[in-house]
Amino acid sequence: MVTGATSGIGKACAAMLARNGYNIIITGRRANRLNELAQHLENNQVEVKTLVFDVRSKEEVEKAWHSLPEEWQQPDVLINNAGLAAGADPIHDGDWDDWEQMIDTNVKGLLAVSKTVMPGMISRKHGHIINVSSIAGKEVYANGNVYCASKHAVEAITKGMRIDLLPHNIKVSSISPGMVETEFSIIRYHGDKEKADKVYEGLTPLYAEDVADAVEFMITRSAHVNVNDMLLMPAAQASAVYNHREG
Ligand code: NDP
Ligand code: 8X3
Repeated sequence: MVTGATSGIGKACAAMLARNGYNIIITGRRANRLNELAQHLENNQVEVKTLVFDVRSKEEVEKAWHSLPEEWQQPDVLINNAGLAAGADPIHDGDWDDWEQMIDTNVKGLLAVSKTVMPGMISRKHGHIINVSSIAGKEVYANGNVYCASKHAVEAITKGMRIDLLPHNIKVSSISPGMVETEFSIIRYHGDKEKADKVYEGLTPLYAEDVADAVEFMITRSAHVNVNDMLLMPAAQASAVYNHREG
C-alpha cells in the first residue's frame, strides 16, 4: 500500500512495487490520477485497488480501508508517503493554515493510516512499514520551521513504531531524501512554478525513481535484515543548506 501515489515519490514507488510483482493499493485525493495509474500498473500483470481519501480525516481513512475486500486488508508493505510542505516563511510570518495542513497531513495523517493498517500486521505477525521522512527530519533550515518539525515528528514516530512493533515481527524503516524534483516545490510555493523551478536550478536533484530504487533495496533484504533509516541525497547536495550549483 502506497499513500500519496498520484504524484512524485509515491507514484514511482507504486511502479517499483508493480515491477516486483506486488498487488498494490494506491491512495490519494485525486481519483482521476489514481485510475490512470492503476491502468498503467496493471500492465505488469498485477492487481491494483485505488482508495480515494484525505489522510487528514481519520474517518475517511477508516471508511476507505474497510471498503476493501478482506483479502486486500493485509498489506505486506505500507509506504507512508503522502505529505507536503506548505510555505517557506520565517516563523513569525508563517501562515496558520499552512501549519495546520502540514501537521495534519505529515504527522496526524501518517498516524491515521498506520493506526488503521497496523492491527492486521500485528495479528499476522508480518509487515514492513516505510515512513517517508526527509533531510528536514534530520536538520532544521531557515524558513523550514514547521515543515522540519513535522518531519522530525515522523522520525520520532518511526523510532517509536520500531520499538513497539518489535515483538510483532514488523519491520519499520524510514527514508529521508534531500531535494527530489516532483510537484513538491510547486505545492510548497502555492503554485508558483518559477519559484519552484529555482529550487533545482544549476544542479541535478534526485528524481522520484531514485527514491523508489532505495525503497526497493529496503523491501528486498532478507527477512532478518532491516534498514532502519536511509539518508539519500543528490550528489550536488551535502546537507539541507550546502548545495553545489553550476552557472
Ligand atoms: P508530490 O507533491 O509530488 O506528491 C505528494 C503526494 O502526497 C501526492 O500524491 C498527494 O496526493 C499526496 N497528498 C498530499 N496531501 C494529501 C492528503 N491530505 N491526503 C492524501 N494524500 C495527500 O511530492 P513528493 O512526491 O515529493 O512528496 C512525497 C513525500 O516525500 C512527502 O511526504 C514529502 O514530504 C517527502 N519528501 C519530498 C522531498 C522532495 O524534495 N520532493 C524530499 C524529502 C521528502 P493528492 O494531492 O492526490 O492527495
Ligand atoms: C523536502 C526536502 O530540502 O525542502 O523534504 O527539506 S527539503
